[in-house]
Amino acid sequence: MVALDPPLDAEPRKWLRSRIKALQDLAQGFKVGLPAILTAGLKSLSAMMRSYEGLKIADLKLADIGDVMALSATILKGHHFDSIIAHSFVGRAQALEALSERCRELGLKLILVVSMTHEGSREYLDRHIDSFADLALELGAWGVVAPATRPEVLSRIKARVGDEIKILAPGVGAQGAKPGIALCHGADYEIVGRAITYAKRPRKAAERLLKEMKERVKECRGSA
Ligand code: BMP
Repeated sequence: MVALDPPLDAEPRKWLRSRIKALQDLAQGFKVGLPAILTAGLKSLSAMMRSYEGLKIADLKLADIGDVMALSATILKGHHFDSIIAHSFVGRAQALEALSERCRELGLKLILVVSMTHEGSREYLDRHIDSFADLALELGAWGVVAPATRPEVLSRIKARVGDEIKILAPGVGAQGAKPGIALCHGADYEIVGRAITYAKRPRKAAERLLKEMKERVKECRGSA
């Protein structure tokens, strides 16, 4: 899964289009967040997403009251996204319950953040990993976000959610996690941004990374 976060010195639409074109057959999907939406605008992203057939994740890490998150979900669905990411910490009542209900109505995949890749995740979020994973199960979320940078956290979440929920693991490359490690610890997808998208030749970088990923998975599973 490729995270598209355009750098400040690039023309955002051109940057995004060229990465999507170069990587679309190698990636399982693209994830865009605030940097892409704020620079390229939702309308142009919508046009880019419309013709793409893989996963199209809007990563706004929603954290609001239910009605407002549901409103954002509806807007994003109207712009051809098929998945959205929200924080777990806002809780179920009058918040994630309403969002998950709206996602079900719209046919949107709901992905909840259970733990994060940065050190600060240990300060607050990680005190609630098990409860967040249980909440994702209760709400029938499609996926959870968990850190490739901390494989022991991934294994813990995998033990909790089993095969019910997809685990998406960012942190590969620029943040230090080696390709394939997260897949070996229960993740279904690894999310890679700058290690590919900021490379001089993004496609070459993606091919190298995929090769390394497959080799590592072959070692730990006995098959790719
Ligand atoms: P990069 O590979 O360039 O570090 O990008 C990682 C991507 O994953 C970014 O888009 C970031 O917002 C996202 N992400 C993360 O890095 N850590 C998390 O815990 C959750 C994320 O969504």
